[in-house]
Amino acid sequence: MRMVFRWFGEGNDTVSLEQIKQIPGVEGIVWALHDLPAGEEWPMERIEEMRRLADRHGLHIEVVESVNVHEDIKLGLPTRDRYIGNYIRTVEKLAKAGVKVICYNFMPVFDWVRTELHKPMEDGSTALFFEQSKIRGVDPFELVRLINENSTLTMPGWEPERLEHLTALFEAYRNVTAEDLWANLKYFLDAVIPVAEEHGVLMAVHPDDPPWPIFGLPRILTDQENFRRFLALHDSPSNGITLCSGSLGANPDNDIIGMIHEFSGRIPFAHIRNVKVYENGDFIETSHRTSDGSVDIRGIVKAYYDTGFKGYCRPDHGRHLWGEICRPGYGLYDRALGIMYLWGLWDAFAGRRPAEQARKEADGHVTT
Ligand code: DNO
Ligand code: MN
Repeated sequence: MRMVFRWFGEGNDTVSLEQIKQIPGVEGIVWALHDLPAGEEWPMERIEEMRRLADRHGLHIEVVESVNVHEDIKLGLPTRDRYIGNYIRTVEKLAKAGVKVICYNFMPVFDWVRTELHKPMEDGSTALFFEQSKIRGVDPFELVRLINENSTLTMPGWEPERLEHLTALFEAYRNVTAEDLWANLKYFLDAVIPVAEEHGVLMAVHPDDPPWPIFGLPRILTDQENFRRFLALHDSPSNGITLCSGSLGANPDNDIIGMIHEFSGRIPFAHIRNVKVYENGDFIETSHRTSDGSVDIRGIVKAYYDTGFKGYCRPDHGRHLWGEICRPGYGLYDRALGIMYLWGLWDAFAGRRPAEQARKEADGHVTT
């Protein structure tokens, strides 16, 4: 298991590379050029700049999250070929700079959606919260009205430019079914995966979050059966999954441990975090500790250990602790605590072993 940490870039993150370097076992950053709109080709100089910066702090840039997919590709519009061309050239350049894994998602219009970014918890911390009744049954055009009325309804992927186009986007998706989305995803994979394969890059799709359709928009990467179908769409080691325990865990029917076993070898990137799911379907992002939420984090780490997982892993989101002001879900403290919990579990499964041997095993996996 190779631990990495998401970093949004200089001036765009409250956490510094110096701080990241001090978290035990973190070897690299998970990064992106966040100022570039989806669909644009990433300039080589900007990629090199990030590499030099990370290098100076002894961190690598092997994992990118995300190279976002332009809506025209998800919609299957004729203009998609141009955006796919840009995507391919970005993959080639990233490979040249040493990138090994590219995370992306295929969710129409929105990335992760929550109804509250700072929900107070009993211990005084705050966390990301999803309240079913605020979203369920909300018609997309009603949503646009709600957003205009309530400025706190804002999330990643809800950039002002995008909000302006929201009505047009909802119109464009009006007749797009889940099957259309599958076909458009296959078209994208058939074009991009052979290039990734040729350059030794592993593409890793992120599950939909939450893993069910919202605002009348289809969402297809939601459960074990869908991921089976996804992997078969284009059968290649370069066509993989970012297995996010928090996203999938919002649906208690998802057997995440079963997925780790079934999809072993096709999971280049693991997002590990916990969520507490309430009876009415609401959920809140808790600490990583198994007993704090509904997801069996201990069992998940054990499943990775047992399957000889050698991929990258990150703690994904965390709560906001100790008064920290940060990007919602992306503070330093709770993610660092999460990492120590993950390492604690991993090392315990690995058992006692001589320090020398442990050092040699860069991926930390020992068979006992
Ligand atoms: C949620 C996060 C996501 C993720 C993107 C990947 O669990 O990990 O925001 O970054 O969906 O494209
Ligand atoms: Mn995730």
